[in-house]
Amino acid sequence: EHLSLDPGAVLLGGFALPVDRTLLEVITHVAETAPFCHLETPGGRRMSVAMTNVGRLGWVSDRHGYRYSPVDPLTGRPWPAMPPNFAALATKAAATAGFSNFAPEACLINRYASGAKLSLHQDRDERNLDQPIVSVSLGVDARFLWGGQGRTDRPRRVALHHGDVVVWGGPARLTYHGVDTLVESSHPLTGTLRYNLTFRTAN
Ligand code: MD5
Ligand code: FE
Repeated sequence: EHLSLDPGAVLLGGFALPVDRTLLEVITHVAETAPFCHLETPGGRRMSVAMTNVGRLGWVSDRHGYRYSPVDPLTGRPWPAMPPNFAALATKAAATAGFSNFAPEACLINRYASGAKLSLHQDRDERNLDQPIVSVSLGVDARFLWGGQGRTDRPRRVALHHGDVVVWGGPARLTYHGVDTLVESSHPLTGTLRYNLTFRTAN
């Protein structure tokens, strides 16, 4: 079902279920070349969420700040290519939400173990804010924090389940958001882990 969270944000419940196993197999394969890594924030803290990327550009963080990089800082090599079935899913989800011809260049893969969280933030490291971001949830359920346009607006909690896809665009693109501390739980396909794919155009 399609649920509008706010103007510009569309939740496609279960949209990725038909390809869930395929996506998880690709993630496992990607991590053999570009291992998950707990990046350091500009403030010097280790992120509780582990990350890797596929595509021409990948999102990275270190003491110097956040940016998109063509190279994996862990290996010094380019990120693995965007798998065609990843891009196809993102393009199809964006079109379903009203964004035609979405062509993702970057896919950040977040891995949450129990206790991991993502603090409230805006995604503003992309140059073209007219393009949406497509996110795919896999594994253990998350409580998504959906805030407002200001950092201090109290966030709503929205449950995101295995296979859910959210397309964030237009007026929702700069909404503050985060992921509440992952509770200890398990999913038949991922054990105690949650994965999230975020597809973006970086430029
Ligand atoms: C996650 N990841 O569940 C989320 C899903 C990130 C991140 O937030 O930056 O890696 S993407 C949620 C999102 C993206 C872009 C805009 C908005 C939400 N929004 O306007 O609320 O790991
Ligand atoms: Fe974000």
